[in-house]
Amino acid sequence: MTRVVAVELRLVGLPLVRPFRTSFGEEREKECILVRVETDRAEGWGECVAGPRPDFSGEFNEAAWLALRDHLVPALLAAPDPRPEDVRSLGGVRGNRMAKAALEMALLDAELRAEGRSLAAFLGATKERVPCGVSVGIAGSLEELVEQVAGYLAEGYVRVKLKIEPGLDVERVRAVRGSFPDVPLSVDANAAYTLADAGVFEALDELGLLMIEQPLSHEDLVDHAELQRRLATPICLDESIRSAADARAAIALGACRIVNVKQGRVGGLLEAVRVHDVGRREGVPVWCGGMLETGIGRAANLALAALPGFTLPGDTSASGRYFAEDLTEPFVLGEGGTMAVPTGPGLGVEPRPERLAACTRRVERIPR
Ligand code: SMG
Ligand code: MG
Repeated sequence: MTRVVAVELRLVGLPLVRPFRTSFGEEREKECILVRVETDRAEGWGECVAGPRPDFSGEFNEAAWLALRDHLVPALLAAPDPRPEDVRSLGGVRGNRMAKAALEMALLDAELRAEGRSLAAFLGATKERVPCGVSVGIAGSLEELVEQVAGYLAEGYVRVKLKIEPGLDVERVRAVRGSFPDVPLSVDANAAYTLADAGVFEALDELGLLMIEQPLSHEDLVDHAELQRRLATPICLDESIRSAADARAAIALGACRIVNVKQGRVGGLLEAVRVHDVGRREGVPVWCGGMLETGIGRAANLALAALPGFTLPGDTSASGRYFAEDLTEPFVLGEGGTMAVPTGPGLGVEPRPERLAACTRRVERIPR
């Protein structure tokens, strides 16, 4: 029996070491909500993957804050013995998956800490270290892009993903491929194209890419299936997959051959495991995506990436790829471009108090 005593919401901001540009805009800093759950047995932390604007998804920090403060947290505090698996349908709230995922993570962390059990063990991890890729934003020039990729490869990353947008695609990817002929390479369009741009993807199809991530609208599985029929390169879906049911539908339609799993996008770690299970059952490889998380969310991603169906390197880069100083002890890239999966109770990490204080913009504690 777990009694939740209070939930604390905290908005934090951390400068990024280099701006991260995608087809929908540029981030110069990481801003996100941290959730801290206090129970009668332990405390637990969660990180919300929403950002300041509703661009990657319809969720954004101010909206997620209200969803948590006014709906999800009150429902959690009113529940006599809330379980992490209840968060999905808490208070009858629909959608708001990123907000729910953060609350679920905090509750899971608290529960597992009280039991002395690691998140990785709880989720069913089978690996102690996971191979790591890096996602490279749209650079100011082709030369800059090649230089950035060279730098990441020198650090040891085992797969490189290039962000693309209309007009900054084939030529750039071809140049990177030309400079690094053997590197496992992929692209991510963040839904910036339509089927009318099929020619771009047919040209990319010649470059031996591992996958093409989310080329078309997040709402269009049928067009993705049409595009996939025309390409040898596997399509990977990200934004389109909000649940295990979405993954089943996309695979059944032939809209993708690979799935990017992000716990926040699908409403939590428990649903992320179900997406993984769908992939395994259907013979579709999955990998762990990233949302520029701080060490809190990164710990959760690494635990997830250690499950057996995660057979491709994730966007689980080291702290130093994002921040000069992370909120937690830094995650570092080790031997063979792999990173250690945390083994301590719960997430296995917590924010360093002085760093947390320096990054905090707003805190609200909601008592029972
Ligand atoms: O966490 O290293 C990371 C970023 C990985 O490219 C990444 N994420 O569409 O997959 C994606 C993007 C979404 C982030 S936009 C802020
Ligand atoms: Mg993506």
